Amino acid sequence: MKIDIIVVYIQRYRKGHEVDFVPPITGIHLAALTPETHQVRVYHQQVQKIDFNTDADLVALSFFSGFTPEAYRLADIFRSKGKMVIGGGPHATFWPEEALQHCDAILTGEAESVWKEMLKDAENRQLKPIYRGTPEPLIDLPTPRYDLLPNAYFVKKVIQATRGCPFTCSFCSVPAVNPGFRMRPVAEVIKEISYDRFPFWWQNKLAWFWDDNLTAHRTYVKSLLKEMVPLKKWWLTQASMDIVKDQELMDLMEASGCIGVFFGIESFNAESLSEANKRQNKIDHYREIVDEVHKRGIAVMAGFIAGFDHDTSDSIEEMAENLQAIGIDVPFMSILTPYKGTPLYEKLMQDGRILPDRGWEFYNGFNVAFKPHNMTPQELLVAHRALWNKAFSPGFVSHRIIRAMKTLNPGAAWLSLFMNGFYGLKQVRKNPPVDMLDFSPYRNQVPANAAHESGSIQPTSRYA
Ligand code: B12
Ligand code: SF4
Repeated sequence: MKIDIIVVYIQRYRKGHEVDFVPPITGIHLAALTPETHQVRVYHQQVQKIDFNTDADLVALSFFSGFTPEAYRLADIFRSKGKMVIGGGPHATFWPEEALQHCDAILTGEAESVWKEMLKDAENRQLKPIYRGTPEPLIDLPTPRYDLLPNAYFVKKVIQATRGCPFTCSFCSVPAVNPGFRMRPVAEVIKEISYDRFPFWWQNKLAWFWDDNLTAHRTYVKSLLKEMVPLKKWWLTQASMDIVKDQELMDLMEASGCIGVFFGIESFNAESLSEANKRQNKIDHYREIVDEVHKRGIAVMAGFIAGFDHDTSDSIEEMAENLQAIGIDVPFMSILTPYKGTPLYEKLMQDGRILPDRGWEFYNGFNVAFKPHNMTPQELLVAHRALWNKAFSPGFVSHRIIRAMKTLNPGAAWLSLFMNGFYGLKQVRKNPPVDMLDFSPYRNQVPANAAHESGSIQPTSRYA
Protein backbone atom coordinates (compact mmCIF):
# COMPACT_ATOMS: atom_id res chain seq x y z
CA MET A 1 0.00 0.00 0.00
CA LYS A 2 1.00 3.60 -0.47
CA ILE A 3 0.49 5.47 2.77
CA ASP A 4 0.56 9.23 3.36
CA ILE A 5 0.95 10.16 7.01
CA ILE A 6 -0.09 13.77 7.61
CA VAL A 7 0.71 15.64 10.80
CA VAL A 8 -2.08 18.20 10.71
CA TYR A 9 -1.64 21.85 11.58
CA ILE A 10 -3.65 25.07 11.65
CA GLN A 11 -1.64 28.24 11.72
CA ARG A 12 -1.49 29.73 15.19
CA TYR A 13 0.09 33.04 14.16
CA ARG A 14 -1.11 35.36 11.43
CA LYS A 15 2.04 34.45 9.54
CA GLY A 16 2.79 31.12 11.03
CA HIS A 17 3.87 28.73 8.34
CA GLU A 18 7.06 30.19 6.95
CA VAL A 19 9.54 28.53 9.28
CA ASP A 20 9.68 26.18 12.18
CA PHE A 21 12.61 24.82 14.08
CA VAL A 22 11.75 21.41 15.38
CA PRO A 23 9.55 18.71 13.85
CA PRO A 24 7.07 16.52 15.69
CA ILE A 25 8.27 12.95 16.15
CA THR A 26 4.83 11.36 15.70
CA GLY A 27 4.76 11.10 11.88
CA ILE A 28 8.28 9.80 11.43
CA HIS A 29 7.80 7.36 14.31
CA LEU A 30 4.62 5.94 12.76
CA ALA A 31 6.47 5.71 9.44
CA ALA A 32 9.24 3.74 11.13
CA LEU A 33 6.71 1.35 12.68
CA THR A 34 5.24 0.70 9.22
CA PRO A 35 6.31 -2.62 7.66
CA GLU A 36 8.68 -2.22 4.69
CA THR A 37 6.18 -3.83 2.34
CA HIS A 38 4.37 -0.48 2.33
CA GLN A 39 5.54 2.74 0.75
CA VAL A 40 5.22 5.58 3.22
CA ARG A 41 5.46 9.37 2.96
CA VAL A 42 5.16 11.88 5.79
CA TYR A 43 3.75 15.39 5.42
CA HIS A 44 4.05 18.07 8.10
CA GLN A 45 1.34 20.53 7.29
CA GLN A 46 3.06 23.17 9.39
CA VAL A 47 5.73 23.51 6.72
CA GLN A 48 4.51 21.52 3.71
CA LYS A 49 1.66 21.67 1.24
CA ILE A 50 -0.75 18.77 1.21
CA ASP A 51 -0.90 16.79 -2.02
CA PHE A 52 -4.59 16.25 -2.64
CA ASN A 53 -3.82 14.43 -5.89
CA THR A 54 -1.73 11.84 -4.10
CA ASP A 55 -1.66 8.28 -5.37
CA ALA A 56 -1.81 7.01 -1.78
CA ASP A 57 -4.22 4.21 -0.91
CA LEU A 58 -4.37 5.23 2.72
CA VAL A 59 -4.16 8.64 4.37
CA ALA A 60 -3.28 8.63 8.08
CA LEU A 61 -4.02 11.86 9.95
CA SER A 62 -2.45 12.76 13.28
CA PHE A 63 -3.92 15.73 15.09
CA PHE A 64 -4.23 17.59 18.37
CA SER A 65 -7.60 19.04 19.45
CA GLY A 66 -6.80 22.53 18.17
CA PHE A 67 -6.05 21.21 14.69
CA THR A 68 -9.16 19.05 14.44
CA PRO A 69 -11.19 21.26 12.07
CA GLU A 70 -8.39 21.01 9.52
CA ALA A 71 -8.02 17.25 10.09
CA TYR A 72 -11.72 16.77 9.37
CA ARG A 73 -11.56 19.03 6.33
CA LEU A 74 -8.66 16.98 4.95
CA ALA A 75 -10.39 13.72 5.83
CA ASP A 76 -13.55 14.77 3.98
CA ILE A 77 -11.57 15.81 0.90
CA PHE A 78 -9.52 12.62 0.78
CA ARG A 79 -12.57 10.44 1.29
CA SER A 80 -14.39 12.26 -1.50
CA LYS A 81 -11.44 11.23 -3.68
CA GLY A 82 -11.90 7.60 -2.71
CA LYS A 83 -9.01 7.32 -0.25
CA MET A 84 -9.19 5.35 2.98
CA VAL A 85 -8.66 7.77 5.84
CA ILE A 86 -7.61 6.86 9.37
CA GLY A 87 -6.96 9.11 12.36
CA GLY A 88 -5.12 9.05 15.66
CA GLY A 89 -3.48 11.21 18.30
CA PRO A 90 -4.65 12.85 21.52
CA HIS A 91 -7.91 14.25 20.13
CA ALA A 92 -9.09 11.11 18.39
CA THR A 93 -8.20 9.15 21.52
CA PHE A 94 -10.80 11.05 23.54
CA TRP A 95 -13.36 11.78 20.80
CA PRO A 96 -13.32 8.66 18.61
CA GLU A 97 -17.02 8.78 17.68
CA GLU A 98 -16.71 12.36 16.49
CA ALA A 99 -13.58 11.55 14.48
CA LEU A 100 -15.32 8.54 12.95
CA GLN A 101 -17.74 10.87 11.22
CA HIS A 102 -14.82 11.91 9.02
CA CYS A 103 -12.44 8.94 9.08
CA ASP A 104 -12.88 5.30 8.16
CA ALA A 105 -11.10 4.16 11.30
CA ILE A 106 -9.58 5.61 14.43
CA LEU A 107 -6.71 4.43 16.56
CA THR A 108 -7.05 5.45 20.20
CA GLY A 109 -4.07 5.60 22.56
CA GLU A 110 -0.64 4.40 21.52
CA ALA A 111 -0.20 2.80 18.11
CA GLU A 112 2.52 0.23 18.72
CA SER A 113 0.22 -2.63 19.78
CA VAL A 114 -2.27 -2.31 16.89
CA TRP A 115 -0.66 -0.39 14.00
CA LYS A 116 0.33 -3.47 11.99
CA GLU A 117 -3.11 -5.03 12.44
CA MET A 118 -4.74 -1.79 11.32
CA LEU A 119 -2.56 -1.64 8.20
CA LYS A 120 -3.31 -5.24 7.37
CA ASP A 121 -7.03 -4.60 7.66
CA ALA A 122 -6.69 -1.49 5.50
CA GLU A 123 -4.85 -3.52 2.87
CA ASN A 124 -7.72 -6.01 2.86
CA ARG A 125 -10.23 -3.15 2.85
CA GLN A 126 -11.64 -4.49 6.11
CA LEU A 127 -10.96 -1.65 8.51
CA LYS A 128 -12.78 -1.85 11.83
CA PRO A 129 -14.02 1.51 13.14
CA ILE A 130 -11.88 1.63 16.29
CA TYR A 131 -8.49 0.17 17.15
CA ARG A 132 -7.62 0.55 20.81
CA GLY A 133 -3.89 0.74 21.41
CA THR A 134 -2.66 -0.37 24.81
CA PRO A 135 0.52 1.01 26.43
CA GLU A 136 3.32 -1.45 25.83
CA PRO A 137 6.88 -1.66 27.15
CA LEU A 138 9.04 0.63 25.00
CA ILE A 139 11.41 -2.05 23.78
CA ASP A 140 12.75 -2.51 20.24
CA LEU A 141 11.20 0.68 18.92
CA PRO A 142 12.64 1.54 15.52
CA THR A 143 14.67 4.67 14.82
CA PRO A 144 12.31 7.38 13.56
CA ARG A 145 12.38 7.87 9.76
CA TYR A 146 14.52 11.02 9.93
CA ASP A 147 15.08 10.64 6.20
CA LEU A 148 11.44 11.57 5.61
CA LEU A 149 11.65 14.96 7.32
CA PRO A 150 11.31 18.01 5.10
CA ASN A 151 14.29 20.35 4.79
CA ALA A 152 12.25 23.17 6.31
CA TYR A 153 13.07 21.93 9.79
CA PHE A 154 16.23 23.41 11.22
CA VAL A 155 16.56 20.76 13.91
CA LYS A 156 15.92 17.18 12.85
CA LYS A 157 17.04 14.80 15.58
CA VAL A 158 13.89 14.46 17.68
CA ILE A 159 13.93 11.58 20.13
CA GLN A 160 11.67 10.01 22.69
CA ALA A 161 13.37 8.05 25.48
CA THR A 162 10.47 7.76 27.94
CA ARG A 163 6.70 8.06 27.98
CA GLY A 164 4.50 9.33 30.78
CA CYS A 165 4.94 11.49 33.84
CA PRO A 166 4.47 10.72 37.54
CA PHE A 167 2.77 14.07 38.25
CA THR A 168 -0.93 14.80 37.77
CA CYS A 169 -1.36 18.44 36.82
CA SER A 170 -5.02 19.32 36.43
CA PHE A 171 -4.76 20.74 32.89
CA CYS A 172 -2.54 18.02 31.41
CA SER A 173 -3.68 14.91 29.61
CA VAL A 174 -0.31 13.15 29.71
CA PRO A 175 -1.30 10.78 32.55
CA ALA A 176 -4.36 9.75 30.51
CA VAL A 177 -2.64 9.69 27.11
CA ASN A 178 0.50 7.84 28.20
CA PRO A 179 -0.35 6.10 31.49
CA GLY A 180 2.50 5.01 33.76
CA PHE A 181 6.12 5.90 33.21
CA ARG A 182 8.00 3.76 30.72
CA MET A 183 11.62 3.92 29.59
CA ARG A 184 13.36 2.72 26.46
CA PRO A 185 16.58 0.73 26.81
CA VAL A 186 19.49 3.18 27.05
CA ALA A 187 21.36 1.51 24.18
CA GLU A 188 18.43 2.05 21.80
CA VAL A 189 18.21 5.72 22.70
CA ILE A 190 21.96 6.15 22.32
CA LYS A 191 21.73 4.68 18.82
CA GLU A 192 19.35 7.50 17.86
CA ILE A 193 21.43 10.17 19.55
CA SER A 194 24.42 8.93 17.56
CA TYR A 195 22.55 9.16 14.25
CA ASP A 196 24.86 11.29 12.12
CA ARG A 197 23.43 11.26 8.61
CA PHE A 198 21.86 14.72 8.53
CA PRO A 199 23.27 17.18 5.98
CA PHE A 200 24.20 19.96 8.42
CA TRP A 201 26.53 19.71 11.41
CA TRP A 202 24.05 21.22 13.85
CA GLN A 203 21.45 18.65 12.87
CA ASN A 204 23.87 15.91 13.88
CA LYS A 205 24.99 17.78 16.97
CA LEU A 206 21.60 18.63 18.44
CA ALA A 207 19.13 16.12 19.94
CA TRP A 208 15.72 17.32 21.08
CA PHE A 209 13.91 14.98 23.49
CA TRP A 210 10.12 15.13 23.04
CA ASP A 211 9.61 13.29 26.34
CA ASP A 212 6.92 14.32 28.79
CA ASN A 213 9.44 14.40 31.63
CA LEU A 214 12.81 12.84 30.78
CA THR A 215 14.22 13.31 34.27
CA ALA A 216 11.36 11.63 36.16
CA HIS A 217 13.30 8.41 36.85
CA ARG A 218 16.63 9.53 38.24
CA THR A 219 18.54 6.25 37.94
CA TYR A 220 17.44 5.85 34.34
CA VAL A 221 18.24 9.37 33.23
CA LYS A 222 21.64 9.29 34.91
CA SER A 223 22.59 6.07 33.16
CA LEU A 224 21.45 7.59 29.85
CA LEU A 225 23.43 10.78 30.41
CA LYS A 226 26.58 8.88 31.38
CA GLU A 227 26.44 7.16 28.00
CA MET A 228 25.84 10.48 26.28
CA VAL A 229 28.91 12.26 27.72
CA PRO A 230 31.43 10.83 25.20
CA LEU A 231 29.11 11.60 22.26
CA LYS A 232 29.65 15.35 22.73
CA LYS A 233 26.15 16.32 21.60
CA TRP A 234 23.91 19.22 22.53
CA TRP A 235 20.47 18.28 23.82
CA LEU A 236 17.24 19.68 25.25
CA THR A 237 14.31 18.28 27.20
CA GLN A 238 11.31 18.89 29.44
CA ALA A 239 12.02 18.35 33.13
CA SER A 240 10.55 19.16 36.52
CA MET A 241 12.05 21.90 38.64
CA ASP A 242 13.15 19.58 41.44
CA ILE A 243 16.10 18.38 39.32
CA VAL A 244 18.28 21.15 40.76
CA LYS A 245 18.27 19.39 44.13
CA ASP A 246 20.18 16.52 42.56
CA GLN A 247 23.75 17.74 42.02
CA GLU A 248 24.89 14.50 40.44
CA LEU A 249 22.13 14.82 37.84
CA MET A 250 22.95 18.48 37.22
CA ASP A 251 26.65 17.59 36.79
CA LEU A 252 25.74 14.91 34.30
CA MET A 253 23.39 17.23 32.40
CA GLU A 254 26.18 19.73 32.00
CA ALA A 255 28.80 17.13 31.08
CA SER A 256 26.55 15.45 28.51
CA GLY A 257 25.88 18.72 26.66
CA CYS A 258 22.46 19.84 27.88
CA ILE A 259 21.79 23.29 26.41
CA GLY A 260 18.20 23.82 27.52
CA VAL A 261 15.55 22.51 29.89
CA PHE A 262 11.86 23.29 29.69
CA PHE A 263 10.08 23.72 33.02
CA GLY A 264 6.31 23.94 33.35
CA ILE A 265 6.35 26.87 35.77
CA GLU A 266 2.76 27.84 34.85
CA SER A 267 2.07 30.56 37.43
CA PHE A 268 3.40 33.03 40.01
CA ASN A 269 0.29 32.60 42.13
CA ALA A 270 0.32 29.96 44.88
CA GLU A 271 -3.44 29.43 44.68
CA SER A 272 -3.28 28.92 40.91
CA LEU A 273 -0.51 26.36 41.35
CA SER A 274 -2.58 24.53 43.89
CA GLU A 275 -5.60 24.68 41.54
CA ALA A 276 -3.35 23.20 38.85
CA ASN A 277 -2.18 20.50 41.29
CA LYS A 278 1.34 21.65 40.51
CA ARG A 279 2.64 21.03 43.99
CA GLN A 280 6.20 20.44 42.84
CA ASN A 281 6.58 24.16 41.97
CA LYS A 282 7.65 26.51 44.77
CA ILE A 283 7.34 30.18 43.82
CA ASP A 284 9.90 31.41 46.37
CA HIS A 285 12.49 29.13 44.82
CA TYR A 286 11.94 29.98 41.14
CA ARG A 287 14.81 32.44 40.99
CA GLU A 288 17.35 30.21 42.72
CA ILE A 289 16.29 27.20 40.61
CA VAL A 290 16.81 29.16 37.39
CA ASP A 291 20.16 30.43 38.73
CA GLU A 292 21.21 26.89 39.53
CA VAL A 293 20.51 25.80 35.95
CA HIS A 294 22.23 28.90 34.55
CA LYS A 295 25.34 28.13 36.63
CA ARG A 296 25.73 25.07 34.41
CA GLY A 297 25.47 27.25 31.31
CA ILE A 298 22.07 25.73 30.47
CA ALA A 299 19.15 27.84 29.20
CA VAL A 300 15.76 27.72 30.91
CA MET A 301 12.69 27.57 28.70
CA ALA A 302 9.44 27.72 30.63
CA GLY A 303 5.70 27.42 30.10
CA PHE A 304 3.24 29.84 31.69
CA ILE A 305 -0.54 29.57 31.69
CA ALA A 306 -3.09 32.38 31.79
CA GLY A 307 -6.66 31.79 32.94
CA PHE A 308 -6.61 30.04 36.30
CA ASP A 309 -9.46 30.98 38.63
CA HIS A 310 -7.20 33.16 40.76
CA ASP A 311 -5.77 35.03 37.78
CA THR A 312 -6.84 38.55 36.94
CA SER A 313 -6.04 40.60 33.85
CA ASP A 314 -3.38 42.44 35.88
CA SER A 315 -1.78 39.32 37.30
CA ILE A 316 -1.57 37.83 33.79
CA GLU A 317 0.12 40.91 32.34
CA GLU A 318 2.48 41.07 35.32
CA MET A 319 3.79 37.62 34.41
CA ALA A 320 5.91 39.27 31.70
CA GLU A 321 7.95 41.13 34.35
CA ASN A 322 7.93 38.20 36.75
CA LEU A 323 9.33 35.73 34.27
CA GLN A 324 11.94 38.24 33.22
CA ALA A 325 12.89 38.82 36.86
CA ILE A 326 13.50 35.14 37.58
CA GLY A 327 15.74 34.90 34.51
CA ILE A 328 13.71 32.79 32.06
CA ASP A 329 15.52 32.55 28.72
CA VAL A 330 12.62 31.51 26.48
CA PRO A 331 9.03 31.85 27.71
CA PHE A 332 6.03 30.03 26.23
CA MET A 333 2.76 31.59 27.28
CA SER A 334 -0.53 29.73 26.80
CA ILE A 335 -4.15 30.15 27.68
CA LEU A 336 -5.62 27.50 29.97
CA THR A 337 -7.44 24.98 27.77
CA PRO A 338 -9.80 22.23 28.92
CA TYR A 339 -8.71 19.15 26.98
CA LYS A 340 -10.75 16.04 27.52
CA GLY A 341 -8.87 13.50 29.61
CA THR A 342 -7.90 16.10 32.20
CA PRO A 343 -9.31 16.88 35.68
CA LEU A 344 -9.68 20.49 34.47
CA TYR A 345 -12.07 19.41 31.74
CA GLU A 346 -14.18 17.39 34.21
CA LYS A 347 -14.38 20.33 36.61
CA LEU A 348 -15.28 22.95 34.02
CA MET A 349 -17.84 20.62 32.46
CA GLN A 350 -19.41 20.00 35.86
CA ASP A 351 -19.56 23.73 36.55
CA GLY A 352 -21.05 24.44 33.11
CA ARG A 353 -18.09 26.63 32.19
CA ILE A 354 -17.07 25.14 28.85
CA LEU A 355 -18.25 27.50 26.14
CA PRO A 356 -20.41 25.37 23.85
CA ASP A 357 -20.20 27.72 20.90
CA ARG A 358 -16.42 27.49 20.58
CA GLY A 359 -15.16 24.97 18.05
CA TRP A 360 -11.99 22.94 18.35
CA GLU A 361 -9.97 25.71 16.69
CA PHE A 362 -10.18 27.46 20.07
CA TYR A 363 -8.31 24.57 21.70
CA ASN A 364 -4.86 25.52 20.42
CA GLY A 365 -3.46 27.06 23.61
CA PHE A 366 -3.86 30.60 22.28
CA ASN A 367 -7.62 31.03 22.53
CA VAL A 368 -10.31 30.87 25.19
CA ALA A 369 -12.75 27.97 25.26
CA PHE A 370 -14.15 28.34 28.79
CA LYS A 371 -15.61 30.94 31.14
CA PRO A 372 -12.79 32.30 33.31
CA HIS A 373 -13.58 33.13 36.93
CA ASN A 374 -12.41 36.71 37.28
CA MET A 375 -12.71 37.88 33.69
CA THR A 376 -14.76 37.53 30.57
CA PRO A 377 -13.34 35.25 27.87
CA GLN A 378 -12.49 38.35 25.84
CA GLU A 379 -10.64 39.95 28.77
CA LEU A 380 -8.59 36.81 29.21
CA LEU A 381 -7.72 36.84 25.52
CA VAL A 382 -6.71 40.50 25.66
CA ALA A 383 -4.64 39.98 28.82
CA HIS A 384 -2.84 37.03 27.24
CA ARG A 385 -2.03 39.03 24.11
CA ALA A 386 -0.73 41.88 26.27
CA LEU A 387 1.44 39.42 28.21
CA TRP A 388 2.73 37.91 25.00
CA ASN A 389 3.50 41.28 23.43
CA LYS A 390 5.33 42.51 26.50
CA ALA A 391 7.30 39.32 27.02
CA PHE A 392 8.51 39.49 23.41
CA SER A 393 8.94 43.25 23.22
CA PRO A 394 12.34 44.33 21.82
CA GLY A 395 13.65 45.40 25.24
CA PHE A 396 12.80 42.13 26.97
CA VAL A 397 14.03 40.03 24.04
CA SER A 398 17.36 41.79 23.69
CA HIS A 399 17.97 41.63 27.44
CA ARG A 400 17.46 37.86 27.38
CA ILE A 401 19.68 37.36 24.34
CA ILE A 402 22.52 39.49 25.71
CA ARG A 403 22.39 37.76 29.09
CA ALA A 404 22.49 34.36 27.40
CA MET A 405 25.43 35.40 25.20
CA LYS A 406 27.36 36.54 28.25
CA THR A 407 26.58 33.76 30.68
CA LEU A 408 25.41 30.56 29.02
CA ASN A 409 27.20 27.85 27.07
CA PRO A 410 27.42 28.41 23.29
CA GLY A 411 24.56 26.02 22.48
CA ALA A 412 22.29 27.64 25.05
CA ALA A 413 23.18 31.13 23.80
CA TRP A 414 22.39 29.98 20.27
CA LEU A 415 19.04 28.67 21.48
CA SER A 416 18.19 31.94 23.18
CA LEU A 417 19.19 33.94 20.11
CA PHE A 418 17.14 31.82 17.76
CA MET A 419 13.99 31.44 19.76
CA ASN A 420 13.85 34.95 21.14
CA GLY A 421 14.72 36.29 17.71
CA PHE A 422 11.92 34.23 16.15
CA TYR A 423 9.20 35.30 18.59
CA GLY A 424 10.63 38.81 18.90
CA LEU A 425 10.34 39.27 15.14
CA LYS A 426 6.76 38.09 15.23
CA GLN A 427 6.06 40.75 17.84
CA VAL A 428 7.82 43.49 15.88
CA ARG A 429 5.89 42.52 12.75
CA LYS A 430 2.74 42.81 14.85
CA ASN A 431 2.20 39.15 14.26
CA PRO A 432 0.74 37.88 17.51
CA PRO A 433 -1.08 34.56 17.70
CA VAL A 434 -4.05 34.24 15.41
CA ASP A 435 -7.18 35.43 17.13
CA MET A 436 -9.90 33.02 16.19
CA LEU A 437 -12.59 35.42 17.36
CA ASP A 438 -12.06 37.66 14.38
CA PHE A 439 -9.76 35.62 12.17
CA SER A 440 -10.62 32.06 11.44
CA PRO A 441 -10.17 30.27 8.16
CA TYR A 442 -12.61 27.74 9.61
CA ARG A 443 -15.38 30.14 10.42
CA ASN A 444 -17.69 28.86 7.72
CA GLN A 445 -16.67 25.28 7.45
CA VAL A 446 -16.19 23.49 10.73
CA PRO A 447 -18.55 21.65 12.99
CA ALA A 448 -19.03 23.40 16.29
CA ASN A 449 -17.84 21.71 19.37
CA ALA A 450 -21.36 20.90 20.45
CA ALA A 451 -20.36 17.54 21.85
CA HIS A 452 -19.57 19.14 25.17
CA GLU A 453 -23.08 20.35 25.76
CA SER A 454 -25.01 17.29 24.81
CA GLY A 455 -22.53 14.64 25.82
CA SER A 456 -23.07 13.22 22.36
CA ILE A 457 -22.01 14.28 18.92
CA GLN A 458 -23.92 16.89 16.96
CA PRO A 459 -22.09 17.40 13.71
CA THR A 460 -23.89 20.60 12.79
CA SER A 461 -22.05 23.81 12.12
CA ARG A 462 -22.90 26.79 14.21
CA TYR A 463 -22.04 28.91 11.20
CA ALA A 464 -24.02 26.93 8.68
C1 B12 B 1 6.30 16.70 22.19
C2 B12 B 1 5.03 17.49 22.46
C3 B12 B 1 4.93 18.75 21.91
C4 B12 B 1 6.02 19.37 21.04
C5 B12 B 1 5.90 18.86 19.60
C6 B12 B 1 4.53 19.11 19.01
C7 B12 B 1 4.04 18.10 18.02
N1 B12 B 1 3.26 18.59 17.08
O1 B12 B 1 4.31 16.90 18.12
C8 B12 B 1 5.75 20.88 21.26
C9 B12 B 1 6.52 21.36 22.46
C10 B12 B 1 6.06 21.79 20.07
C11 B12 B 1 4.28 20.83 21.62
C12 B12 B 1 3.46 21.91 21.44
C13 B12 B 1 2.12 21.84 21.72
N2 B12 B 1 1.47 20.86 22.38
CO1 B12 B 1 2.25 19.19 22.86
N3 B12 B 1 2.90 17.56 23.48
C14 B12 B 1 3.99 16.93 23.26
C15 B12 B 1 4.03 15.65 24.09
C16 B12 B 1 4.80 15.94 25.37
C17 B12 B 1 4.59 14.40 23.44
C18 B12 B 1 3.98 14.07 22.07
C19 B12 B 1 4.88 13.10 21.36
O2 B12 B 1 5.64 13.46 20.49
N4 B12 B 1 4.83 11.81 21.75
C20 B12 B 1 5.64 10.79 21.10
C21 B12 B 1 4.92 10.27 19.84
C22 B12 B 1 5.68 9.12 19.23
O3 B12 B 1 3.68 9.76 20.28
P1 B12 B 1 2.29 10.47 19.99
O4 B12 B 1 2.41 11.75 19.33
O5 B12 B 1 1.51 10.39 21.27
O6 B12 B 1 1.64 9.46 18.94
C23 B12 B 1 1.32 8.14 19.33
C24 B12 B 1 -0.19 7.93 19.42
O7 B12 B 1 -0.90 9.10 19.79
C25 B12 B 1 -0.55 7.43 18.07
N5 B12 B 1 -0.88 8.36 17.02
C26 B12 B 1 -0.68 9.68 16.95
N6 B12 B 1 -1.14 10.16 15.80
C27 B12 B 1 -1.63 9.13 15.09
C28 B12 B 1 -2.21 9.07 13.83
C29 B12 B 1 -2.65 7.86 13.35
C30 B12 B 1 -3.29 7.79 12.00
C31 B12 B 1 -2.49 6.69 14.13
C32 B12 B 1 -2.95 5.40 13.60
C33 B12 B 1 -1.89 6.75 15.40
C34 B12 B 1 -1.46 7.97 15.86
O8 B12 B 1 0.60 6.72 17.65
C35 B12 B 1 1.79 7.25 18.20
C36 B12 B 1 2.68 6.12 18.67
O9 B12 B 1 2.09 5.42 19.74
C37 B12 B 1 2.50 15.44 24.34
C38 B12 B 1 2.16 14.70 25.59
C39 B12 B 1 1.86 13.26 25.29
N7 B12 B 1 2.26 12.41 26.20
O10 B12 B 1 1.29 12.92 24.27
C40 B12 B 1 1.98 16.88 24.36
C41 B12 B 1 0.57 17.13 23.86
C42 B12 B 1 0.34 16.29 22.64
N8 B12 B 1 0.62 18.55 23.50
C43 B12 B 1 -0.47 19.15 23.71
C44 B12 B 1 -0.71 20.52 23.39
C45 B12 B 1 -2.03 21.08 23.85
C46 B12 B 1 0.22 21.29 22.71
C47 B12 B 1 0.06 22.77 22.31
C48 B12 B 1 -1.27 23.15 21.69
C49 B12 B 1 0.38 23.56 23.59
C50 B12 B 1 0.30 25.04 23.52
N9 B12 B 1 -0.28 25.62 24.52
O11 B12 B 1 0.75 25.68 22.60
C51 B12 B 1 1.22 22.95 21.30
C52 B12 B 1 0.85 22.72 19.81
C53 B12 B 1 2.02 23.07 18.90
C54 B12 B 1 2.14 22.34 17.60
N10 B12 B 1 2.76 23.00 16.65
O12 B12 B 1 1.77 21.20 17.38
C55 B12 B 1 -1.51 18.25 24.33
C56 B12 B 1 -2.59 17.84 23.33
C57 B12 B 1 -3.96 17.73 23.95
C58 B12 B 1 -5.00 17.63 22.91
N11 B12 B 1 -6.09 16.95 23.22
O13 B12 B 1 -4.89 18.17 21.85
C59 B12 B 1 -0.61 17.09 24.88
C60 B12 B 1 -1.30 15.72 24.96
C61 B12 B 1 -0.12 17.51 26.30
C62 B12 B 1 -1.21 18.01 27.19
N12 B12 B 1 -1.12 19.26 27.59
O14 B12 B 1 -2.15 17.35 27.54
N13 B12 B 1 3.91 19.62 22.10
S1 SF4 C 1 2.17 19.24 33.03
FE1 SF4 C 1 4.20 18.31 32.97
S2 SF4 C 1 4.56 17.72 35.14
FE2 SF4 C 1 2.35 18.03 34.93
S3 SF4 C 1 1.49 15.99 34.45
FE3 SF4 C 1 1.85 17.06 32.49
S4 SF4 C 1 3.88 16.38 31.85
FE4 SF4 C 1 3.71 15.92 34.05
